[in-house]
Amino acid sequence: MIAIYPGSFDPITLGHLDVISRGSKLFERVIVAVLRNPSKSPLFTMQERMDLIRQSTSHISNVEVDCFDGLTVNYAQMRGASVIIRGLRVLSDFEKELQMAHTNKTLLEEIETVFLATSTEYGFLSSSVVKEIARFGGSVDHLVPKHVAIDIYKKCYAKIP
Ligand code: COD
Repeated sequence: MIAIYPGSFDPITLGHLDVISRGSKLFERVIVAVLRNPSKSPLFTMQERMDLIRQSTSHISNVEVDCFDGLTVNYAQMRGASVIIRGLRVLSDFEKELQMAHTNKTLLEEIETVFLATSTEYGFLSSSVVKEIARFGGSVDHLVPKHVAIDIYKKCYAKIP
């Protein structure tokens, strides 16, 4: 069974990586799919985000990285995926994610959304938190893979510790 794990990944964090790693044990193939969203101004370009995910997941053989435009369900169908993986951290995630899962189901009956509960140590972690810490000069070394931290420091003009 093929699963897609769609998201913004701006940038990938240890929380995302944990979901990818656990998802790769549940499904034959996991496609990490980065949404090309023209209405957002990401810190990292699409190519940079994909490269960072590729480097972070190079040790997991059944993980692929790709990007997509438009509806997630259309992309899933095009790639032959029957499952959408999403991560759950806090109660507010649940409301948003359930609504998204229901919406996707109305668009494509065959698609199933599988929720993976965050590992306890990453419950607070998001790409936004990482960017905010780095912008104010804090260390994100414990929140993202090492090569991602280096690139964030460069982007935020902070000093590499
Ligand atoms: N622990 C566990 N899970 C985590 C963690 C963590 N620390 N951090 C993030 N996650 C999960 C998030 O809950 C989410 O499930 C996933 O990882 C990706 O997170 P982000 O923030 O990188 O990506 P999102 O949530 O912005 O991605 C949203 C989509 C791009 C998937 C969505 O907007 C979408 O499907 N857009 C396409 C248009 C569409 O199809 N719309 C109809 C559906 S509403």
